[in-house]
Amino acid sequence: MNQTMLNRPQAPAALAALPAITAWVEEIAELTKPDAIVWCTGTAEEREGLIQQMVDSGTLIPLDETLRPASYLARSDPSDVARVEDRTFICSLNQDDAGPTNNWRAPDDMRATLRPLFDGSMRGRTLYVVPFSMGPLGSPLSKLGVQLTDSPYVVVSMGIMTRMGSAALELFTPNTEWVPAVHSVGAPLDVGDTDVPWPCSSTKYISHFPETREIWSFGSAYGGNALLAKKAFALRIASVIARDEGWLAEHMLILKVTNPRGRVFHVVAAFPSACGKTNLAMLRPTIPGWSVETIGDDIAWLRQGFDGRLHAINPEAGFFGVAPGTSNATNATAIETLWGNTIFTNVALQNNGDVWWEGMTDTVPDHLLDWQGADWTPSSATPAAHPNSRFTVAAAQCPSIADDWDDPRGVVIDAIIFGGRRATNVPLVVEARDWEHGVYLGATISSEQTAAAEGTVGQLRRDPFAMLPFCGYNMADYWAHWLKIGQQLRATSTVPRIFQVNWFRKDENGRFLWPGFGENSRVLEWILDRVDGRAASVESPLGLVPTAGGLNIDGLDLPEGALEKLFEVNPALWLDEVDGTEAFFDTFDGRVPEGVTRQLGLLRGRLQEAAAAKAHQGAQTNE
Ligand code: GTP
Ligand code: SPV
Ligand code: MN
Repeated sequence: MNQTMLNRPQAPAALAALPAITAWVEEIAELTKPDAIVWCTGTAEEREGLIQQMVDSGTLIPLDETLRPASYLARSDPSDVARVEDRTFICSLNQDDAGPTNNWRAPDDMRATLRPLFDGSMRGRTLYVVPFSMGPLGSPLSKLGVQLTDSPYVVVSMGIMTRMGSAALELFTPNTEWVPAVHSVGAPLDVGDTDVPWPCSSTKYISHFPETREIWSFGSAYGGNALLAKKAFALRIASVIARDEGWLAEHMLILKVTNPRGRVFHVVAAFPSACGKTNLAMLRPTIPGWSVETIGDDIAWLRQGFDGRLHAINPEAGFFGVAPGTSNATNATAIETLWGNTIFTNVALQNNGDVWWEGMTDTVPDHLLDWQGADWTPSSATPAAHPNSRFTVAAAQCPSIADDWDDPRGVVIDAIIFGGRRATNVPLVVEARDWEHGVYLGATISSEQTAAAEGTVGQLRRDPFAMLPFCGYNMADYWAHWLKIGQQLRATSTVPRIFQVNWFRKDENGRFLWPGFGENSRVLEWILDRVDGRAASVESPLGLVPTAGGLNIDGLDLPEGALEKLFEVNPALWLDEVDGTEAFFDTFDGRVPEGVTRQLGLLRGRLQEAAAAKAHQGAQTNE
């Protein structure tokens, strides 16, 4: 405690009325034993000071001031490059409340594990107190939190990703509910130790205590492991709060679409990590007359408003987006957003002091420093940028940001989209018959795994509602909660329509059947024309699909037969999918809500009928 005492600036005046926060900071400082405590205000001077300190320590490399003003490259430790799902824990009192899809530890056991790890873990470092608001300052839909961290990189990132500092702190009252989040990179410095550019630990614990609404994260400084406002608070803890309060915390982008007749729609879409949320949120339509504006690219909080309708806010204030694959062809809006004031993590460095990543330009530079700082040429065997390299940039800097993106009332949602990365089976677009069927579609998303988390890239896995790594309670209870929200909405107003999309279906040569990106506007057109009562649909065993010629492909150069393949439903393969789903549901020990199992039965029935019809047809042709 002695050193902590030495270097303690006055806490902000607003804190006089907030003894709970000061007491908590004292308690954590006593445990972690930092050299100093800094209460973050969120000012530009504070940010510049932290950046300068990180440039001096080698954590940040300034990029060329004319090519990429006020922008920096961070190279993480090679062992700390993505979310660590097997080190992420839900510490509910009962194991059943975490469910079979989460790693569970008893809260007391986890506390007993964490205490010695955090004991002295900030020695030689500064403890930063980071108050923040998730959602517009003062919005009734927003929630407050405080992160304690010993990482200046995390402080600066939190300053981009959230409304951070004094303005947030002023909103706390003695009665405010707030989420405490403790973070340490787990690399204490003793006298004489020299620091490394990216301190972290080989021991990692990303732990959540749903009952006490606390977060404790140890050992990593990367993304969702460390920016605790994001996945840990705004999804894992918030999903629990949302269950208790009757709203939804979702892994969803939010966009605003205006059709050629001037009608405005708001849409949310849940896709698993690195499956195209940022791309869709910043989409540039290729079809005339349509425009798309951005509201959020990763997280949506949805709640029924006084008008009875479902409203959404983006709780974040920035984008932590996947760099590889981002180009003028795939996402020109992101490229424009990244003109400056951006922190890039684990991308490559060009000789001219600008960044580069796979897919950024058609021509590959002759020489680069790769994400670990080693010489790289086009003949190198490893990628120049890490596949999960990311940019951190303010949402306000996005040229397509909607004027209502930070409306404290949120925006009214007209359609909900679920999607995943599926090379086979899943059609380009399907509309759910009703809310219950839509919940089934969400519950049965599966997707090929990406580099966003440690694991096997390409492996197909179930990712219900794109929330597999982010649901803070039993996934089956979460489905029941979704059904309940549908009932609440139906009681008083129109319910958003639910759709499923898949941009990633491939032909037998492994090529994408659908061009994707800006052309996805054609699918949005069909979806929103459905909402507008203008587009027809036909039944498929999976749900409603466009009529022949119903999807606008004017001017699109689709290969012969591609459209048919994009919508092909093979009943035999789908019956296998249904069996797999049933086995998955069985892992929930009877907790899957009736509405969801009913939908499984209905789907199986429709597929059996389709299989019988197909067999009959086959028999007739053979006669
Ligand atoms: P997180 O930030 O991890 O939650 O992911 P995200 O869903 O925001 O991912 P993002 O939009 O950054 O998607 C990243 C990957 O999906 C990149 O490799 C993109 O090139 C690819 N992608 C996005 N949209 C499309 C599409 O329409 N077609 C194809 N083929 N690829 C796409
Ligand atoms: C994701 O993996 O879904 C992300 C990146 O959005 S991270 O914040 O690291 O979780
Ligand atoms: Mn995400």
